Amino acid sequence: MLTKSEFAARILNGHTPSIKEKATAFASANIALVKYWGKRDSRLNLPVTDSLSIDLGSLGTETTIEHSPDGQDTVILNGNKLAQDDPFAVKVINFVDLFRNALNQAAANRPALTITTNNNIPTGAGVASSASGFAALTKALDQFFSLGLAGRELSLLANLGSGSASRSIFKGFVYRHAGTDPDGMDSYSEPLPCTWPELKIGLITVSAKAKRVSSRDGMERTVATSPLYKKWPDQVKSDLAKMLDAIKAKDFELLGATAESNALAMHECMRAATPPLNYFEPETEAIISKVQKLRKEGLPIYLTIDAGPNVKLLYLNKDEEKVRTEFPDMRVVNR
Ligand code: 2P0
Repeated sequence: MLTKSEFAARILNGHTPSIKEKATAFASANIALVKYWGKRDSRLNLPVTDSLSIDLGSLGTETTIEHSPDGQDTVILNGNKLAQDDPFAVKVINFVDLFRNALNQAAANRPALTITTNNNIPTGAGVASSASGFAALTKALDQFFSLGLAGRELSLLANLGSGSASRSIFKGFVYRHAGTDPDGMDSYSEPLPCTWPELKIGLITVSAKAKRVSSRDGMERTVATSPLYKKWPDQVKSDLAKMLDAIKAKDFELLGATAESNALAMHECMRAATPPLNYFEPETEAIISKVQKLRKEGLPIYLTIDAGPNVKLLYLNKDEEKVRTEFPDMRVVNR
């Protein structure tokens, strides 16, 4: 089994860096329509199952890398310069070190860097920024060192930051392969060759508070203790087949029904863990009931929910006014 450093070195070896003054990259956040929940290797962040997502357009992260004038690594998050021991800064610098070490940046020639990262995901939109954050950082590092990495390599590297970041390297519908290689070299993402402009996503924020249990810890607990987790890989397999058919045929009902049942099954799995993991708030349950009622009344609307209480609605553009009337607080994703 590889360490993260060995994994990064295996991808970056053979690339000769040419260091730029400055590089900036943007990556969109994404929402999984068929979820990733559980790791087959927690050190390398390798998932148990494949997953499939769609990007959140202009919502995401822009990251700039440049030389530090004072010779110290510095991380600036949303305009705030972070302390050296801030957990986020440490995570970012450790990630940058995977590149600096693999590219054999000898101490004398090791650039001290300032990493400026801005999330335009509005506070309280209920969308995680780790996916777009590590994807933007990976792309910015690729440009800063003039590596010209392929999309697949970028997705493999971004995964070392966060599993969902692997998918945020690409736009549109993205398929993440879990792979079977113990070294993780086949655990990459790729974009699907299809667009669906009619498909819309609306964000409903129930709570903007940080989640009580991180995805990493929540996954570990679910895999280790939930009796329902045994069935999860089979459910994902069958949902992925349906989702691919739905996207190909532009069958919205199939896409929505599959995404919703996949998300609710993931939450059931979590609630069956010991101790139970419940990310929902009472308002989350109320929105689920309302969506299901509206659907019974004929409005084609579905939902998906990540590891938190916030709800993402799925609907078609033609129904936007009706959906907005029912959910006036919804924030429409501009894709
Ligand atoms: C997903 N989630 O597929 C699933 C659905 C949340 C629920 O990927 O531990 O932050 O960094 O690999 O990517 C959130 O987990 O977890 C996530 P790590 P990550 O989008």
